[in-house]
Parts: sequence; C-alpha cells; structure tokens
Amino acid sequence: MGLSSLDKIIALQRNPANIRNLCILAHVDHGKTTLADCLVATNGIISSRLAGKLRYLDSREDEQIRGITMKSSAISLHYRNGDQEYLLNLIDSPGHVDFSSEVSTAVRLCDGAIVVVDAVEGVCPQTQAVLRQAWLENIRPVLVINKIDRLIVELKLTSQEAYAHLQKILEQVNAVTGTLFTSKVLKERAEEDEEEEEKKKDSKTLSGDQVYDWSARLEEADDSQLYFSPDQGNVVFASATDGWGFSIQQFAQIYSQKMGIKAEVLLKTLWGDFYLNAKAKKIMKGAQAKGKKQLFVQLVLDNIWSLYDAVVTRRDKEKVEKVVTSLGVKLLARDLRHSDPKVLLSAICSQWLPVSQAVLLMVCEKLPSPLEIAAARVEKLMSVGARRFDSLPEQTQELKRAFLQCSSGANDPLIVFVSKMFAVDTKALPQNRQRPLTHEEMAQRRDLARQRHADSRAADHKGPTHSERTPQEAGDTLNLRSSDMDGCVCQMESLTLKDSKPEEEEEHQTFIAFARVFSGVAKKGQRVFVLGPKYDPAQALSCVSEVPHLSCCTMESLYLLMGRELEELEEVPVGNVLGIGGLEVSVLKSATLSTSPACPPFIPLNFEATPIVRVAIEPKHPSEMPKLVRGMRLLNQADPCAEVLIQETGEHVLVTAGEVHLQRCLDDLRDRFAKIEISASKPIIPFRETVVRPPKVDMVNEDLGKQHKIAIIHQVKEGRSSATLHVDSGGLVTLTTPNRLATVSIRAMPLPQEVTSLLERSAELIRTLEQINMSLREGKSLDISHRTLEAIIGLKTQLEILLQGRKWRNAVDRVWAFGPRRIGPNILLNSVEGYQRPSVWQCLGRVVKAGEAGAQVIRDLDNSIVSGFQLATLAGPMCEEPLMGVCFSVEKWDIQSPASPQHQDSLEEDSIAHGTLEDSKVEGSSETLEEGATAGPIQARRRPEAASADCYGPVSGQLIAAMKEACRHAFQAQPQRLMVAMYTCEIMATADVLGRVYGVLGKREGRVLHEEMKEGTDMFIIKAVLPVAESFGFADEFRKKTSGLASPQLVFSHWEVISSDPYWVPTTEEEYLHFGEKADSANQSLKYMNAVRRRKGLYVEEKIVEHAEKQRTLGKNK
Ligand SMILES: Nc1nc2c(ncn2[C@@H]2O[C@H](COP(=O)(O)OP(=O)(O)OP(=O)(O)O)[C@@H](O)[C@H]2O)c(=O)[nH]1
Ligand SMILES: [Mg+2]
Repeated sequence: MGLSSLDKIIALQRNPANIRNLCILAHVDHGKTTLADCLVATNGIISSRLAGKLRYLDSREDEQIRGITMKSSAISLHYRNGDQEYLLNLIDSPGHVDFSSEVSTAVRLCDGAIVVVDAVEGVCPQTQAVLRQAWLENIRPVLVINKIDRLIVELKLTSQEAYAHLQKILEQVNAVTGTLFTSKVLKERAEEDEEEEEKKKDSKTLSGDQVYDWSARLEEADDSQLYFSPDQGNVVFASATDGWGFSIQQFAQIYSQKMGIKAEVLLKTLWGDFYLNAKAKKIMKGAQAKGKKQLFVQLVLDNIWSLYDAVVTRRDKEKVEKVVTSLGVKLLARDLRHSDPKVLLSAICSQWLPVSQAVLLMVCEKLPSPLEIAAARVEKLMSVGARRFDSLPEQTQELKRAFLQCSSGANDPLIVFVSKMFAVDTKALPQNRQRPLTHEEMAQRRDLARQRHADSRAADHKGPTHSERTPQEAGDTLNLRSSDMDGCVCQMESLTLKDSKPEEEEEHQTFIAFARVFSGVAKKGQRVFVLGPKYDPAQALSCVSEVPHLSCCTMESLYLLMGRELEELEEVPVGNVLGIGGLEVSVLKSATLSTSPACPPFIPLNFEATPIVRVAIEPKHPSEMPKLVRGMRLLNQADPCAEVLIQETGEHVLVTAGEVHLQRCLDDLRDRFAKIEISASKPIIPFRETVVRPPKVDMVNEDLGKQHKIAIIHQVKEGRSSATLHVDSGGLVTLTTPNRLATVSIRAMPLPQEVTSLLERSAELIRTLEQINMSLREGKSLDISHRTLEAIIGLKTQLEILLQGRKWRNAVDRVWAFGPRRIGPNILLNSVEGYQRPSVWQCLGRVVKAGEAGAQVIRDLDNSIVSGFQLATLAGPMCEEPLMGVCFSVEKWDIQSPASPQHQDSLEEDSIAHGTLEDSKVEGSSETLEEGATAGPIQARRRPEAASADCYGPVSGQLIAAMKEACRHAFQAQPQRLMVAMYTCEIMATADVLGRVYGVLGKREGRVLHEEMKEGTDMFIIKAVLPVAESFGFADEFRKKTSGLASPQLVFSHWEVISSDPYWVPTTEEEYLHFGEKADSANQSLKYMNAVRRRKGLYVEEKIVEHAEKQRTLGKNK
C-alpha cells in the first residue's frame, strides 16, 4: 500500500460521518468474495481485470482450493463520490453454515451489511440466517441481487420472465424481513402493555376492560424504511463476475436526459407495474393488465439482454460495434480479438455499468455512519445477562452518551470491542516486513551514495589511510550518516539479538484482535482494562480492592486491516475497525476493552452454529504431546467456534461445527499452530439416552396385552435386587446407602417430547434461573430485569400446559432441579411426602400459601440428592452418554438417626453383605479409618454406632453415590432407548440427478421431509433429515454421485429417539417365528450403542464366533 493512500485513510478515519463499517453477508457461493473483489479493485489493490477471479480476500490456501471463504477478513477502502470522500471498512464473511460464527463476529463490528442473493437460487437457509443476525444486531442491510447473467445464459429466460423472477426474489427477502419485524413489534407491544398495566396497578386507578387490537400497533409502526425496494435505492442488480451492476437511480438519470422525463418520476416508476405509452409520451400504470412491457423490462433489462445476445450468444461483431459506440465505451483491440466472449463482455460492462460504482454509492447513501448508532443498540450491547439497562450504575448509563456522540475527545473513555482473535504469521507483520522504499527515500539514498563515492575518491587521492571495505559492507551502511550512527547501531543490536534467538522459541504466529472502537481514541501503547463477560461495573465502582473479572493490558500495536496485509498505525479514532496486537495473553476469543471501569462488558456474540462434531487428537509421535497441547490452545484462541477440551479419559478433544470446519481446524493445527504430524480419531458422535413408555405392541405389531409371554430365556435380569437395592414391578427403585442410614426411592418417567425440546431451547434461561436461585440461597438480592422475570414465568406456564394429566399433577411446582449441569433437559421431581422444599421457581415469589411458608426448609443433605441426580443424568447406563427427556421422581427419602436400634440390625446384615468391609470397624475408635484398614474382625462387631458412618466416608458422599445408582437402576427399569442427533439438509438439485439424491439419502438413513419445485427453474428443493452419525463423507459422496450438481448444507436440528430397542430379544411366539431365536437382524441402536461402548472401553456383550463349525475361509466361500 502506498504511503499516500495510507495517509489518506488515516485522515479519513477522523471523520466518523464519512465512515461506513459494513460486511457482506449471504448464503454460501452467492458471490460475496467476488463482489468484494470488484470493490477492492476500485482502490487499485488488485487489477480490475482480475477482479472476480482472484478472490483477493480469500487469502488462505485452502480457501482458494475449496473455493469457499472460511474466515472473515476486513479491508479498508477509500471512495470518492463528488466532493465527498468516504472510508469503507469492508468485511467479507463466509457463507458456509459451518463458519456462521465468523458471521457473528463480523456483524458485531458493523453498522450495515450488504446482503447478496443469487438470482437463480433465491433466498436460501443461510440468507434467512444472516438477515436474522443483521436484525438481531440492529444493523441496516442493503440488497445485491447477484448472478443475473445466469438468468440469461443458463436459464435462458426472456427479459420479461426475468423481471417476474426478480420480483419474486424481492418478495421472498422482504417476507423474511417482514416476519422479523412483526415479531419484534408484537413483542414490544406486549412489553409496553405489561408495563402500563403495572403502572396502573401501582397507582391503583383501575379502568374498565380494554380490548386490545394487536394489528393496530403493526399498522402504526413505520416499516417503510425496512423493506428492500429498488425505488428506495437499497437494491442493486448485478453480475459480479461480469463486472456490471446498477441501481435504478442510474437508469433514471440516463433516461431522464434521453426522454425528457423527470428523474424523480422515473425513479418511482422504473420498478413496478408501469409502462411507457409511446404515443402520448407518458408513463402509465397497469402494464400487466394491458399486456405491455414494464418500464424496467423495456428500458433496463432489454438493453442488457441484447448486449448478452450480441456478445455471448451470437457473437455478432457488427452489432457489438454498434452497441459499443452507442454506449460510448472505449475498448482495447485485444479485448475485441479475445476468443472468450466473456472478456469482451466484462470490458464493455465494467465501463458501462461498473458494479463497484453502483454498490459503493448505495452503501454510502443508504448505510448509516458510526454517528448514527441507535440508542436501542447501545442499550442492548450494554445490558448483560438478566440486568436492565436502567439498573446499571449511573456512571455506566452516562457512557451511553459517549457511544451516541461517537466522541473522540481527550477526556472521553475508550471503549473497544474485540470480536475475535486471528493469527498471522509473525514474519508478515509490518514491523518485520521489508518495506519497499518510496521515491523520496530512494533519491535520498542515491544522493548519499554519490556523496560517499565522491568522499572516498577524495580520500583515495589523499592516500590509502582509509581502511578497505567489502562491497557488501558498503551497501549495508549506505544510509548511515554520522549523526544517525547511534540510532542505527541500537537497531542493529536489537536485530542481532533477535537473530540469535533459538529457532524453536520463536513464536511463529502472532495473535491480532479483530476489533472496533466504539468511543474515544485507541492509542498505541495505551493501557486498558479488559472486562470479562461476568464483570460487574457496580462492584468496581463501589470498592477499591481487587475486582473480579477485571484485568489490565497494553495495546502494543494497532493495525489497519488491509485484507492480506496489515499497516501499522499510531492511533485509531472512534468508529473504525482495527487490529490490535499484544492482547493474546489477556483475551481468549472476545472481550470488551475500556479505560473506564464503569463500562460494562458487551453482551456475548450470538452464535447460530452448535459445535457438534468431535474428534480425539493425538500426535503421531507421543513425545510431541506438549507441542500438540500448545497448538490446541492456540487454535482455541484463533477460532470463535471451535472448542478444545481434555476429557476425563485424558483424550484431547476438538469440537467443531461440521465436517468442513473440522478439516480446516486440523489443517490449521498441523500447518500453523502445532507444526507436527497429528492423527485424529473418527468423529465421536454424540448420543443421548432416554426412556420411553412401555410399548403396546410387539415387534411384529401384535398387541402385547393379549399375548402369552414366553418364558424369558434371553432377558437376564441380572442382579437387579440385592440387600440394599429393591426394584418393584412398577419400576420404583429403592436403594439404601452402604451404612444403612439413608434410603431413597426413585421412579424414572419419560418426559413428553415437547417438554424436552422446550427445556432444551430454554437452556440459557434455566442457567439464569439457576444463577438467581444461587444468589437467593446465598442471601443476596439481585435486580432482575422485567424481561427475564417474564421469560421465567412464561417457561413455567408453558411447562404447566405441557405437563397435563394425573401423573403430572402439581409437577411443575415440585421441580427440584434440572440436569445435567443444572441446565439440561431432565427433571428431578420432589414427590417426597412431607418434604416441602422451595422449588426452582422460588425467585417468582411464594409458591405455597403463607400458612405453609414455615415448612419450606431445605433439609440437610438436599444438595447430595441434587448432585447424585446431576451425575446420573450426565452419563447414563447404556453407554455413558448424557440423558435426555427423563424425569426422576423421588418418592421417598429417609434419613435415620444413627442411634436407632433398627439400624443396628441392618448394620449386621450389611456386614455380611459387604464382607470385605467388615474389618474396617474398629472398637471404641472415633477416628476415621480408610476402607480396607486392617483390624481384627472381633473388634469390629463391638464398634459403637456413632462412628460407623465414617468407615464408608461422609454421609453426603454416600448419599450422592446412592442417588446416582438409584437413578441408574430406575432408568434401567424402563424401556431404554438411544437418541441420535439429526441434521437437516436442504438440497437443491436438477430433475435428472434427483434419483441419485434419493439414493444417497436412503442409504444413509435420511428421511425426506418435503420436496418442491423452485418456481421458474428446473430445480427441486428437497428438505431432509439425516442422523449425524451417518453424515460423514455425505457431502463428498453427494458431490460425486451428482457430478457436483448438488451440494447439501447440514445444520444441526434436533435429537430423535431411535425406535428400536437396543436390548430387544424376541419374547413372544410371533416374534420367535418372525425373527428366529437369535434375532440377528440388524439392530441399528445396538450397533450405535456398542460402537460407543467399544470406544469408551466399556464391556461389550458380543459373540465373536457363533457356530465355530460353520466358519469357512473366504476363498472357499466363493
Ligand atoms: N455466473 C456468475 N457466477 C458468479 C457470479 N458471482 C460469483 N460467481 C461465481 O460463484 C462462485 C462463488 O463465488 P464466491 O465469491 O466465492 O462466493 P462466496 O459467496 O464468497 O462464497 P463463500 O465465501 O464460500 O460463502 C464462484 O465460482 C464465482 O465465480 C456472477 O455474478 N455470475
Ligand atoms: Mg467468499
């Protein structure tokens, strides 16, 4: 980058009114990076001939090879429109669903977005997702309908048909926006009404009943600015590869001169059902009804269609020349002679309707500058968790002003948000890069050299007193003047020091923070506070001592992000996107930086992708483990979505969003972060365990009730009952702790499916609820926002609606805990008679009536029950996977006092049952002894009761273990099932490959949900679900089978119960007849379960050789 343009950008950074921070968003392959190329070419960074082919912002090798973007990257561009100069901080984002977290990081830093839609494919799942993300972050979108050339060349539509097609696409996009808008308005309305009602209650002025008209609010709300419409100037029609694009303003201007119609009139009528009455020279309405060509078709599309016809389809040289002269375009002879008509086409188009002009103009006019940041957005960014903005400390609320004014005065606090960390090669940093010399510097050096040459000559004449130098030395010191000498020596020394560093110690990768300044000026070397996500400004403002979640760091260097390159800066004022060096120690993935402790941390980024694909990783050579650990740490920091963890088994596990993401992470680890050979396990597929209602029919669809059960030969109910365990026929499990002091009775029940999915969806809310409960238990009071309370009440009401029936009477009020990890989709119910403990809803106020309030005391050891439940739900008995959709109801819970005589008896029994433990009972000793301590058996029998508990460890621990075991047995007493994670995939395919699409789906246990034909094309859209377990290699197989014509996008959607029972063996006569005694037909869930068990090193019940006499070698088998 030339110095002059750098200076210009630095100057422009100081004028927030002319800055636009924007990102390009779209579904995968809709042409974001190609469009970015066209914009980058306007700044001379790449040649305009290569624009659209180079994909400059896809700087990684794998991005170029695969042809998809994987990391979002930013570039600053300069644009002049008339006398106004603008600075555009442009971020290109990936469209592949695996990398949607990169979109979230980009959107947070921007004020506006260009949404690109492929004219053929229309609105796709990711288009909807990005529109929603833009909406949630309150940033304004503009639309580019790209690839219009495909309508001409591929689909061969007429201009009229293309118009109808484009109209439909606009409708689709607006429908998505409309839905978002409606839901927001209705929500706001509901909130306002509630607030009003509360106020009324407070002032006790009750008015009569009111009838709310919900649609009234929708009509009142102004949505005119919201929708995409060409006459609003927020839509550009383009073909990025051919280099053309236009908004209707451009055509309005062209034709207003030609036809003498006012530009404003044309602007309103160019898009829509208007036509030109040639005789009357008037624009009239109702083109469709009268069978006339719309103005847009006649004046705009027809021109483009005839150009394509002349240049690409017919290659009519004469006509081309005519068109060229009429457009006033100048062409080079080599373009005219080129064998590829596309070259000629883009040469003409890029002069006639350059896409960059149309897009940049729209961006500058329609997207907001940082100054226009909405107050609502600021409040949302600052209100973390359950807190309300107006409950924040006063100093914090004052910061809102700094945000809104975009102030960059000396006293204004600096507020920076870091949305991700990215790694660059240390050698590529500007301070380590050799800078090409500017003209002035070269001239200066030339002068110096001449002078030295003259000096040395003069010296030579005087005599050979001057020591001789080698030519290289002379070159090295070319620019040394005696006055500069000292500085240079220092510089040299520092260089030598660096060189002498051993190679291994050198950091190859440096982390740069991808950030934006929201207030104040960031200066190089400035010290700032790093605010963790849990930081509370109120705490910092009230106490002087150490504050949790607050640390300090120095911004060692600031960079201007220029795609593949970085430029060093001294300071960056408010409203700009920048890179910050030197934060790798203090910031993991994202953070808020500020000079003011009153600043709250920003709300966390909302990621749409769920990391689901996990693999275990190990180095090829075990000695390289430390390198791998370090590499994984770096990878974790460099990727917003990847998770790195060490499992209890000691495995290093990497969790990614999908197959492509996994591949990229592995490549990064191998080539950049660890630089060692690694081997990755097969993807570890997550499962869930659940119970279902007992079946009413058997496997051959016979009613079970009437069947005469055959003696259970195969189903061995091993060791279900023992001295401490009792399982009754109804599935109630009673378990006693080893010391016989406590007994729990538990029953497992399946939760209705709607409840499970509701709990899953509400995980965040339940976490908040849990936090609130925790603070209540600690006696702290928390100012909970109205919205959170509403949400909690909403969740409770929904649960009450869903849990109907005798079995669930009062169940919601008796919820003891959720699990695993206190937020999962399993419920612990308190059905213990006479134990009234506060439920999880205690923050909502009294659940029981005032009279009973006294009874609401938490019993001792209550926590152990919860812990046991958490453990049990974390790893189930089938294959140690988490449980889902199971309700454990504790029906009895007794703790006996240790001195009771009844207990002594049971202790005697117990000592028989646990023969090995006998010897640990020591007479008269109040000391705690470890199990297995050697002591005489005679002494043991006379041991006092009080100390007996100790030999089994603390009672709480025993109770945890007993509770866990009881839950597991209760679970096993019900029909158990495995649940698989499902992906949804939307596939677009042409009719001729449809058969093969179904073939691949069928083979992988996919299920087609629906199929429809895309209007105006010969494409089918197929929506299907597919188990994650079957998805590996799916995309590849798909591409191969359909010759690359269809490529699916897999998005995690839900968990599904596999209907087959993994423990199933034939039990009825019919089943025997149908399946045979061995019943060795494929049992999918058993296969999955055994695979997991084998991976975890658990016992797998399998017959390796059955009928040994029948074994034959393969050769004979032919
Ligand atoms: N016919 C046609 N093809 C285009 C046009 N724009 C882009 N393409 C092609 O579409 C493909 C994808 O383009 P990209 O720019 O990489 O798409 P992207 O949206 O950046 O894709 P991701 O970053 O992977 O989401 C490339 O092969 C482009 O050549 C266009 O206007 N017309
Ligand atoms: Mg791209």
